[in-house]
Amino acid sequence: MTSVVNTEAITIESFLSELDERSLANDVLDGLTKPFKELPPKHFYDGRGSELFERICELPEYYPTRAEKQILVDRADEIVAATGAGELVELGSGAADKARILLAAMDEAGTLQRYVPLDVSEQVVHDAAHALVQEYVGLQVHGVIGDFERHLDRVPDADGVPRLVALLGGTIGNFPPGTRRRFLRRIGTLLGPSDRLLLGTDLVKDPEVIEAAYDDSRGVTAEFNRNVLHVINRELDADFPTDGFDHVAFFDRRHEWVEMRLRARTACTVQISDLGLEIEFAAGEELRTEISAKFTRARLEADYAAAGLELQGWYTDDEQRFALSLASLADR
Ligand code: SAH
Ligand code: AVI
Repeated sequence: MTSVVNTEAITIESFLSELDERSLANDVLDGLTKPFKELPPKHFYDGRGSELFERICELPEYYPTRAEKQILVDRADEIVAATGAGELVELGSGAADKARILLAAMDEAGTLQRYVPLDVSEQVVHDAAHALVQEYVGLQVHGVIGDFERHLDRVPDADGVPRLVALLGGTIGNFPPGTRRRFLRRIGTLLGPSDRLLLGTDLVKDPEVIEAAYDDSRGVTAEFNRNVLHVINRELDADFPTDGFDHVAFFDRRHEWVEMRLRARTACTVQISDLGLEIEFAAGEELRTEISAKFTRARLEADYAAAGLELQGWYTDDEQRFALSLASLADR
């Protein structure tokens, strides 16, 4: 742990450290020396990346945020009544806009006690914690700045009230299928018998609608995609010509996921000084930076079963674009 901030209503613990600089270094070393180059999406989210993501959420083409918010606005009371939740743990909490809708419903139901946001982006956790304790008198916020793939054990023990663990925005779709199931199983370790997972999943739909959401007309998603190159340039003293890479986004119909890639416009050699590494890109060569899987209810139920979880509730928006589901530990 590198730092702890503690005021009466707010505790913030950070578990990002040198280890995480090595995590970027190791991911870059692994990912850029593979025959088909790829990087994990978590490195998009420095301060600038988080801001770009928030701009994406407001784009007319990016329907998932609006669809998920609509479900929350319409059904949060029902979700809170069904779970009796007094604590919200949110993994990849971002700006906590959606958490606000759930916290308001918990407040209304008289159960609200604690919010536990966990995010790799330090600023978003600080901002959300300070804003939310002003908005809800008596709310405790325990922020965890960390990597949800490595720091789930840093989520504080449940407070004796039913807990809702939320993973919203479709973030589960950013994991490849096997990792996704392992991650869901690990999320299960945060749940007791009366706790529930609340999971947001984007649904399979017309590929044109999906592709537009990941290749917007204003180029915000393109800039978000290229941000990973800015992060590597800054953190690992590299010299990626960021403008020399085109944004590519397409729906892979076989896997039912979107892929984002960066395509080198011309052949180039990139020095990554901190790693003593020289990487060659051929003209037109692509680097995969993200997958974003789209779900059917059947696929999600299969993932839950493989992870020792069981579907308990299914909520969609009017146009069936996005689903929120509630899951519990499966009966053994
Ligand atoms: N839940 C919000 C934000 C989704 S964006 C919403 O639905 O709008 C994904 C969020 O997950 C970002 O805030 C990003 O910083 C965070 N994130 C991505 N990878 C992460 C990781 N490995 N560990 C912790 N947080 C991560
Ligand atoms: C965070 N995640 C669920 C987003 C998604 O839709 O997969 C990230 C994103 N990538 C491009 N636009 C948004």
